[in-house]
Amino acid sequence: MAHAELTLPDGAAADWTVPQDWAAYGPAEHAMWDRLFERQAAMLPGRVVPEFLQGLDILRMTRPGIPDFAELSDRLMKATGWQVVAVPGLVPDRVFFDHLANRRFVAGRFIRRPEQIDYLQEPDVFHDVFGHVPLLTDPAFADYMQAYGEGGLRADHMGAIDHLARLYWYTVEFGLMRRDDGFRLYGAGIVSSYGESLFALDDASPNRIGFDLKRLMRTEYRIDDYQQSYFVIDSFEDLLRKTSDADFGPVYRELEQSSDLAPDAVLPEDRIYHRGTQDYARAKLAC
Ligand code: HBI
Ligand code: FE
Repeated sequence: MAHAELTLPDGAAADWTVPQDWAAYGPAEHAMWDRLFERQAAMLPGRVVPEFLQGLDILRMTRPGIPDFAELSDRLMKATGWQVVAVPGLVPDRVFFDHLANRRFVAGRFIRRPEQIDYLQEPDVFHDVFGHVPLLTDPAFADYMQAYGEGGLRADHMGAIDHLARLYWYTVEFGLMRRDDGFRLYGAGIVSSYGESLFALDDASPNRIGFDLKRLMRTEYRIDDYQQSYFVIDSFEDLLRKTSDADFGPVYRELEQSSDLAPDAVLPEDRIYHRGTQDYARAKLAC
C-alpha cells in the first residue's frame, strides 16, 4: 500500500514516534481495552497458536488496562530484543520497514471508540499491541518480522512494495498455522477481531490454502471485510526459512511476468486444505 499523503504530525520525532503518555489514558479508555481483551481471551484458547498465549503471559498482558509500552519493551527486550514504540497512526512504508528492521514495533497509542468496537480503519492500540506484540516473544516469529522490515527496505528500491505487502497481509495480519490437532490462528488482524477469529477457523466460506511464497504474492486482498482466502503455514521456523533465503529480486522479476490473482482464486497447483464456498462473500455482494 502506498501512503503518499502522509505528513509528519506536529510533536512527532523524525522517525514518526511520539511518547505513549500512558498516564494520560482515562478510565473509559482502559475499560475499552479490558472489554476487548476479555472477549478475545475467553475465545482464543484452543484457536490461537500456543505461542501467542505464552506471549501474553511473558509480557504480563493478562493484567487489566492498556499496557505501558516502556514495561512491554523491557520484557520484550529480555525475550527477543524487540521494543514497542508509539506512533500517531499509519506511518510511511519506509519508516515502518526501518523500525521493523531495527526490531522496533510501531503501535498506535489511541484506542477505538465504542461505536468502532468491531471495525475500524486505522490500527489502534488494541489491534497493534494485543494483536501483534505477544508473538514477538517467539524467537522465530521475532526474526521473521525483522527480516520483513529488511525485505521492505530492499523492495522499496526495487519498486516491489505491493507484492511484499501481500506477504505481510497474508501472514502477519491474516495467517493460519497447521498443528497436529487442527488449524490455529496467528495473524494479528484475526486475533484482534472477534468476528474474524470465528470466521477464519470455522466458516465454510473462505479458502484455506497451503503457504506458497510466489502464489501468495500474486494474490490481491480485501481490506474492507473478512478475507476470502487464508494461507496456512506449518510453523514459524518454516515461514522464516521460506522467506529468508533470498532478497526476493528473482521472485519479483518472476512476478512481473505473471498476473495478479483475485482474493478467492483457487489454482490446480494449490495445496487446498479447504475449498471455500465463498457464500459469505457472495451474500455480501448481493446486498
Ligand atoms: N503504519 N502504523 C503503521 N502500522 C502498519 O501496520 C503499517 C504502517 N505503515 C505502512 C504499512 N503498515 C504497510 O503498508 C507495509 O506493510 C507495507
Ligand atoms: Fe496490523
